[in-house]
Amino acid sequence: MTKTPNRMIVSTILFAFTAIPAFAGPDWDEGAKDAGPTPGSAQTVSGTTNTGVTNIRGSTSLALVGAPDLVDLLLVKTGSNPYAFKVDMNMVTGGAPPWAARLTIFHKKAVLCDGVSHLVATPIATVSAASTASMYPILDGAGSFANSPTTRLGDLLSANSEYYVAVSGKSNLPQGIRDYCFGMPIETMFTDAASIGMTKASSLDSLLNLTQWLDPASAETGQFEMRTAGIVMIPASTCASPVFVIGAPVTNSFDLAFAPTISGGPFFCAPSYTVTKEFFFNWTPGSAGAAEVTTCGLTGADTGLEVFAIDSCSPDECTAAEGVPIACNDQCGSGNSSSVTFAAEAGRSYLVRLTRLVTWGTQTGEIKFLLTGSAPSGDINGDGIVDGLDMAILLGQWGTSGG
Ligand SMILES: [Ca+2]
Ligand SMILES: [Ca+2]
Ligand SMILES: [Ca+2]
Repeated sequence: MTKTPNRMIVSTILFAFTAIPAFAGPDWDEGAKDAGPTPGSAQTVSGTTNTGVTNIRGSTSLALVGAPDLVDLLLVKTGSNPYAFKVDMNMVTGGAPPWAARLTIFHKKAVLCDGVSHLVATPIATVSAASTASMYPILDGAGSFANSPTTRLGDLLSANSEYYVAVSGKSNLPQGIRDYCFGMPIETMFTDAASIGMTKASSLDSLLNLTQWLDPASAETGQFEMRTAGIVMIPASTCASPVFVIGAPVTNSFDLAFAPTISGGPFFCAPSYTVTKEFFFNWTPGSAGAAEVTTCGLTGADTGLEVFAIDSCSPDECTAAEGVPIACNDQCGSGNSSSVTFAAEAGRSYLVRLTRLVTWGTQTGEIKFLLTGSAPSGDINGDGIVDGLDMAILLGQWGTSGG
């Protein structure tokens, strides 16, 4: 197969979608996979374009079956100004019902135990009620501390750096150990937490490494939708930090210039080409049917696409990524973009790897996730909605003999 430099200019009008994409732009959603409570199971606020994050959504809940989801630990990255950092859990205007919540921010560090590196989190600050006028948590880089009024949170943060932010119940304080390699004893952080305002971690607390949370059966859970500022996307370029995509159809923008360059080896179904960039998506189509993931006609970039089935009993994306793809494509149509189809199972999630197979040319485009087998009747152009475009196509075919 020969690649040709793609001179095609994609018309964004031709490929404009009338449905509002669930994960477009600077929003980030926890998706169907729960963020865990400690660094080993945290989720990354990741994306496929170099944009500021303005909204983070997720939920905690008491599970009727299985482990309860009491804490969501999220890895976030600050932008160029740490004082602009803000996570505002105003759940009244945020669209989620108010509940007694707590936000805690941690440093991300690595410690060596017997030569093995472990990711750990050490506390910086916590808050349950920002002020008497704002009885919900706000982590504010420009704000000062109840227990240290001359210090601002931004003083303790660095630009362009990664931190963990935890959403927990108000009474559910983090716990940790002083010596990560030896494990004991477990101590509770922020026992001095102010009821109003942000509390800066004490010098003793700041030595603790997060391992668990105080309250294993808290009723303080709920949905959250947090307004955020001063946070930028972390590239979704590792299997463990995919962009979550729920339902269909969903369109997501990408800029492969945002992905770090890798020596990714030969591409599975076109092994004479080498993977130089990658983004990962965790797609839960929601219902069974013929599924399609495509960049076909949506980009001038030379992409490759692979789909891996995630084991629902052991839903680790990186385990899935080590397997054989259930679908793979380099070239669709006449361009260098790609399209894969497969039979989606109800309730199952799929890891989609979008790759760049050359080192030249366009890097931006769109990727679309759709269920072609479960489109509503009357959806002639298969965009998932029945509208005037379908009517126009139907009328254009009126009186013809079909085919
Ligand atoms: Ca959760
Ligand atoms: Ca959780
Ligand atoms: Ca290609």
